Amino acid sequence: MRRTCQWKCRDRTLACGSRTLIMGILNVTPDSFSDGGLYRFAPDAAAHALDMEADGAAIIDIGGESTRPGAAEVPADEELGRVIPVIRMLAGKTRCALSIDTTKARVARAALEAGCHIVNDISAGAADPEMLSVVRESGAGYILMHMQGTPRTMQQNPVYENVLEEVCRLLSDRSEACLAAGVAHEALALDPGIGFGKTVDHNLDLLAGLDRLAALGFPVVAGLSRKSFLGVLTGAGPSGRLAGGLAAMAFAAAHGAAVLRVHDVKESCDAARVVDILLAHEQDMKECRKS
Ligand code: YH5
Repeated sequence: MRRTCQWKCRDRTLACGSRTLIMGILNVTPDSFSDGGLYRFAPDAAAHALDMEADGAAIIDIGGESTRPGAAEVPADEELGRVIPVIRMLAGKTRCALSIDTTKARVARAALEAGCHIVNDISAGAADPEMLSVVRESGAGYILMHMQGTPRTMQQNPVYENVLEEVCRLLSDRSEACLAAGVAHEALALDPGIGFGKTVDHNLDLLAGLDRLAALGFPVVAGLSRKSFLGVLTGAGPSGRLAGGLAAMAFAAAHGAAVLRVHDVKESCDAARVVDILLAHEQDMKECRKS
């Protein structure tokens, strides 16, 4: 049975659990791993966001901080200069919820002022002590993602005793910290952080055990699109990972992911639609058998 809930993100309420929501990635960085520099200029980036909306995205995730493995930190002023013009162009022009992909409270605050609805924080609040109050005061939705280490060093030697247990524990602890800081339960979403300080086997453990994370009672976000583990499993480079990614996304959606963070919005929406219909059909058949 799929778990349904309402994800409250300021004036937007996103229905989770019956239709899988697609979050389109909008990288406003000069060096993104898989779409390097394509949307560095605000009008190009805004146009791409509107294309993703037309293709079925429910959320646009705007990032100006490079988080690929090995990446160095970006100063806040530079990040602001990349993302704020794009958010200003999109605010009021799209029905999509706008998400700011940042670990910095100052960037999150400015992005929310410019019209964002969600903060996507790959540090789960660990990078900036001010982040929780920015989220609480704005009423924004807040994605807590698990990461071991920092983007610069995380893939050097990730070690866990039990990766699924440890990721669930950390995200559960961070969600408790959010609630204690006054963030609403309905504002939170959890993300296992596929590829963030994880080997291929760690990623597989997390995907196969995703229901455990979903059982914590928050919507689960999963970012699988074009990631390295798909390359290891299929032998494909970043531009050849779509089919493998869609298979992994279908699996994740069937095992509790409510939101998929993707580059290829149209294809991901189609895959999500088919999984949603099959899961609903499976449920109907089970209920038929009962009565
Ligand atoms: C995520 O999973 N990921 S940025 C390496 C690639 C391809 C893609 C080697 N931000 C997530 O997308 N936020 C990123 O090829 C994220 N969840 C959330 N919530 C990394 C990325 C990527 C990295």
